[in-house]
Amino acid sequence: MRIQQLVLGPVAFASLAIAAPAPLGLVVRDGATVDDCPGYEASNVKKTDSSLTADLTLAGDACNVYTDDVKDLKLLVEFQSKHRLHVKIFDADEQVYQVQEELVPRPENGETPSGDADLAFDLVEKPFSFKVTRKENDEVLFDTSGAQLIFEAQYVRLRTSLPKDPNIYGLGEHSDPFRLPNVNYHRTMWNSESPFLPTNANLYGSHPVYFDHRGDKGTHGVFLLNANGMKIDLNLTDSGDQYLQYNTIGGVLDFYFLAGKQPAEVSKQYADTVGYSAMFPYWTFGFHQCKYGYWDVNMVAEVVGNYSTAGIPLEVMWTDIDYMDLRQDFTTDPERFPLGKMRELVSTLHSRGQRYVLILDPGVHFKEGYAPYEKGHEMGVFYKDADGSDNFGVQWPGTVAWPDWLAPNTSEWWADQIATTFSADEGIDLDGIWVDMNEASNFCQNQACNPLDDQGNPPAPGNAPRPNTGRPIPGFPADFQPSGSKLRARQDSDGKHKGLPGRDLFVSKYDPVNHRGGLPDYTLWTNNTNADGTKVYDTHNLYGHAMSHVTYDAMLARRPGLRPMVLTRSTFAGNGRKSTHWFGDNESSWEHYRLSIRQMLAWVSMHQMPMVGSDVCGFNGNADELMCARWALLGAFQPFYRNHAEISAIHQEFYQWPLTIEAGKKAIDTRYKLIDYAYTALYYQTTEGTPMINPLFFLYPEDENTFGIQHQWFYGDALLISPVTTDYSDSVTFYLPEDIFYDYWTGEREDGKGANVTRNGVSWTDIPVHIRGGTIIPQRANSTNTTAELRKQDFVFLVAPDADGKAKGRLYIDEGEMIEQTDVTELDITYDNGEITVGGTWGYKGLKGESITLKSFKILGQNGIAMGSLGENSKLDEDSGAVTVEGTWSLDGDFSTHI
Ligand SMILES: *[C@@H]1O[C@H](CO)[C@@H](O)[C@H](O)[C@H]1NC(C)=O
Ligand SMILES: *[C@@H]1O[C@H](CO)[C@@H](O)[C@H](O)[C@H]1NC(C)=O
Ligand SMILES: *[C@@H]1O[C@H](CO)[C@@H](O)[C@H](O)[C@H]1NC(C)=O
Ligand SMILES: *[C@@H]1O[C@H](CO)[C@@H](O)[C@H](O)[C@H]1NC(C)=O
Ligand SMILES: *[C@@H]1O[C@H](CO)[C@@H](O)[C@H](O)[C@H]1NC(C)=O
Ligand SMILES: *[C@@H]1O[C@H](CO)[C@@H](O)[C@H](O)[C@H]1NC(C)=O
Ligand SMILES: *[C@@H]1O[C@H](CO)[C@@H](O)[C@H](O)[C@H]1NC(C)=O
Ligand SMILES: CC(=O)N[C@H]1CO[C@H](CO)[C@@H](O)[C@@H]1O
Repeated sequence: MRIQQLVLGPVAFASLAIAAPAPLGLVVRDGATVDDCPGYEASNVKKTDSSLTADLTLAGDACNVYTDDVKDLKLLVEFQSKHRLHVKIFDADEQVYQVQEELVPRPENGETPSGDADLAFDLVEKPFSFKVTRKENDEVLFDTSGAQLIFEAQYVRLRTSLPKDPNIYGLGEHSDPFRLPNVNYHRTMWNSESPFLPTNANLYGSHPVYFDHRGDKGTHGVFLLNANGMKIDLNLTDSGDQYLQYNTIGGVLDFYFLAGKQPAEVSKQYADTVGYSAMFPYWTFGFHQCKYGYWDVNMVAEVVGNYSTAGIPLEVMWTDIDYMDLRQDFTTDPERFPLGKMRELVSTLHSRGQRYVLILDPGVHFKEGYAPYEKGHEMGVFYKDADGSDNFGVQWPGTVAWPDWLAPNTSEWWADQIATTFSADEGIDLDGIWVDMNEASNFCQNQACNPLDDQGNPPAPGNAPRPNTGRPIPGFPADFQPSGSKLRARQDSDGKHKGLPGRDLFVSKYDPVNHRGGLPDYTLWTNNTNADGTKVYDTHNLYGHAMSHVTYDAMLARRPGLRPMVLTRSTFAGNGRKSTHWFGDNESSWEHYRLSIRQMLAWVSMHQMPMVGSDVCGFNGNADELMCARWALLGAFQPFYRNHAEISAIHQEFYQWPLTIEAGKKAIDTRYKLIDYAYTALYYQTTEGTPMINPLFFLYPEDENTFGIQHQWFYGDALLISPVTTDYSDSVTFYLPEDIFYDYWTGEREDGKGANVTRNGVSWTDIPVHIRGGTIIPQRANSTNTTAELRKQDFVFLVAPDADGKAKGRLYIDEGEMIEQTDVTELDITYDNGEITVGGTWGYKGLKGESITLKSFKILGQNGIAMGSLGENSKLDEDSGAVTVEGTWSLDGDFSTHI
C-alpha cells in the first residue's frame, strides 16, 4: 500500500515544501489593459427556425491581458422553449472547461420556433455584441454592446447594460442586501468557509443567477452556467451608465435567459433549467436541536429529556463532530459515544417518534489501520499528487485525504461506509446526514503548511469539566439513568497544532477577490486533477454540490425508497435537487437574525433551494433570552428550523430561559398546526417551481414599495410575517400592501393601505402575522409533541375572503416519507360568498390512526352578517367577525357546504 511510503516526517515534508508556483503559461503583452482588447467579429451566421450559430474571430491584435486570448470562438443560440433562450459562447476547439452534465444536467431543448418565443435575440456582427429583448413590450433585457467581449484562457469578460437603479436579486451565496447594491458593488463566487458571514464576500456556495425586476414591465432571470471562480460587478460607467459585468477566471459563457414575466414564473423557469427541488420528508418540518459540544451520549439524551420536561416538542436531535472517535468520519468515540449506547439512544428516539441526524466531513483521516482511509486508498478515490501519492489537507481529525467525487469508485466507497456505519441492524440507524466543511475547507492555509504534520483537533481532554451525569434523564432506558452503566473518561492522545506561515502558490492573474486570500488558500488545492481529467481550478465551486449529491444517493441506497434528508453547507446552482442547506456559521446577534430573512428570500425564491434556514439563536457567541425568544418565533416561519450553537457558546436550547420556553412552545405549536400548509407549498415548489417563501414583490410586482423589502416575507402565499427587527425593541414598522389582510392571531380584518404600519408593545413571545385575503389555509386542529402524532389530528380550514368575498387554497397529503407516492390527495378548496367547495384527487386514506377528517371551516371577516342567514352548524364570533362551521367531513370525496 502506498501509505507505507507516506510516513509522517521530514522526508515527506521536504517534498511538499519545495513546491514551486504553478506555471500559468502567460504571454502577456506589455502594458496592455482590457481597454486594448479588440473584441470579436461574427461570421458564417446560420439560422434555423429555432436556432442561430456563428463563428466569432478575434477582431484585431490579441490583448493577452491576463492570459492568451482565444482566437476562435463559436456562438450557439437556441430558443429552447417559449420562455427560455440559451446563448452559449465557447472556444471553437472545445478545450475550455464546461460544467459536467453529471453534476448539472442540462435542460432539454424544445426547439421552439423563434417566432413563438417571448424573447428576441439580435446580433451585431462587428464588433460582436448581442441583445435580448422582451418582444411584448420591446424592453431590452440584456445588451453587451457597451464593452468588448474578452475570452482568454484564464479571464472571460462580458458586460451588459442595465436600466438606471435596477432591481437585481440573487447571485448567492452572500450576506448582502436582498435587493443588491448597484454601484461599486462586486459579487465573488468562490466557495469558502466563512465564519461570521462577512458582507460583500464570497460565502459557502455559488449560484450565478440573478432576477431583474422591472415592475409592470416584467421580471426576467439570467443564469450563467459557469462554475469557475468569478467576480460579477454592478456599477456605473464614467458617464453614469448602469452595467453588470461578468469576470470569470475560466470556463465558457453559457447563458440561460428566462422570460418570466411574473416573478414566480422566473422561479419556475429556473427550476426547468437547473432542476426542481427534491421533496423532503414530512418530519423535516419538525423542530431540530443541535450544538457542537454535547459532551457525550448522556448529554445528548439529557437535552432530549429536558425538552420533554419543559413541554417543548423536539422532532430531530443532531450531533456534531463530538460523536466521532478523534473527529474521524464513520467512527464513534468509544468512551463518550460507545456504539451500543448510541444504538440505544436512537431506538429510544425512534420509539418516541423522534429522529436523529449526524454530521460527516469530506476529509478522510490519513492513518494506518483506519479502514475508511485504507479502503478508499485501495479503491483510488482520493486526489493524487503528481508523484501518485494521495494529496493531503487538514480538517478536524488532522491530516486528511480528499475524496474526488468524480472518481469511478467514490460513490460506491462512500455508500458502503454509510451503509455499514449507519446500518439499522448493527450501526447507528440515523434519519438524515449533514455534510459540512465541503467547500472544501482546509485548516492548512497554503502549501507552506505541511498537512502531514497536523495532529488534528481532538475533543477536550478527559479531565476537562464535564456535565454531571448523575441526574435522571426522563424517557430514556436504565442505561442512561444514574444507576446505569457509567461512561469512562476519554483516553486522550497528545494533540498539537502547527502554525500556518503564509505563501501563495497558485495565483490567477485576474483577481476575483476571494476574502480568504488566494484561490487555493484554506481549501483543497486547485492544482488537483479530477478523475475525469478536469482540474479543481475549474471545479472548486462544485465540490460540496457533488459531495451532497453522492451522499443523497448513498442514503437512498441505504434505505431504498425513502426520501433522503441531506443538509449541506456548500452548494452550487441546482443543488436543491438533492439537498437542503443552512446559512452557515452565523453569530448570535440581531444583525444575523435579520440577515436570515434576506438569505431565506433568495435561497427559496431564486436559487430553488426551499428547505433552508439559519441556526436559530445564532451559532457563534452567546445568545441571550430576549433575542433567542424572538428568533424562536422567526425560525418557526422559515422552512428549516434548527437551533444550533458553537462549542464555546453558552447553552441556548429553548428550555434554558422562561421566555424562550414560552416563545418556543408558541412558535412550535403554530408551526405544527401549519405543517400541512407548508408541506403543500413545498410540494408545489418541487412540482411546479412556485416558491414556498415569497418576497413581497412576488405577490405585488407592481408595487414599488415592496421591491426593497427584506425583513418581511410570505410563508407560503398566504401568511405575511412581519417580525420585530430592531435590537431589543418591542416595536415594529412593517409594510401592508393595498389589499385585505386579517390578523392571524385574532382573526380581525386589517386593510392594507400600501403604507407602513407601526405596532408597539409586541411582547417577547409574539410575532405579527397576517393572512392575505383571498386565501384558504389548511391547518391541524391541535399541535402535538411530534409530527407523527400531528398526522393523527383532524384538519380545520381557515378561510380569508378577498374584497369580492372569494378565496382559494390547496392541500396536498401523502404518506410523508416515500419517494414514490401512489395514494395522494390533492385538493382545491374554494370559497365564494358563503359557499365552500372541496374537490380534487382523493388517494390518501390515512395510515395507522392518521386523520383525514375535517372538523370545521373558519371564515374570517363576517362581521355584521345576519345571524338568521347562518346554517345551524354555524356560529359567529362577534369579536373577531369569524364564522365557524362545525361538522365532520371525511376527506375522501368531493363535497360542498355553506355557512
Ligand atoms: C466602479 O466604478 C468606479 C469608477 O469607474 C471604479 O473606481 C470602481 O473600482 C468600480 N467598482 C467595481 C466593483 O467595479
Ligand atoms: C437539563 O436540565 C437539568 C435540570 O434543569 C440541568 O441541570 C441540566 O444542565 C440540563 N442539561 C442540559 C444538557 O441542558
Ligand atoms: C408523544 O406522544 C406520544 C403519545 O402520547 C408518545 O407515545 C410519544 O412517546 C411522545 N413523544 C415524545 C417525544 O414526547
Ligand atoms: C476500483 O476499486 C477496485 C477495488 O475494489 C480496484 O480494483 C480498481 O482499480 C478501482 N478503480 C480505480 C479507477 O481506481
Ligand atoms: C500540486 O501542487 C503540489 C505542490 O506544489 C504538488 O506537490 C502536487 O504534486 C501537485 N499536484 C499535481 C496533481 O500536480
Ligand atoms: C416603510 O419604512 C421603511 C423603514 O422605516 C422605509 O424605508 C420605507 O420607505 C417605508 N415605506 C413606505 C411605503 O413608507
Ligand atoms: C384536540 O385536543 C383536545 C384535547 O387535547 C381533544 O379534546 C380534541 O378532540 C382534539 N381535537 C381534535 C380535532 O383532534
Ligand atoms: C463579522 C462579525 O460580526 N464577526 C464577529 C462575530 O462574532 C464574534 C464573536 O461571537 C466576533 O469575534 C466577530 O468579530
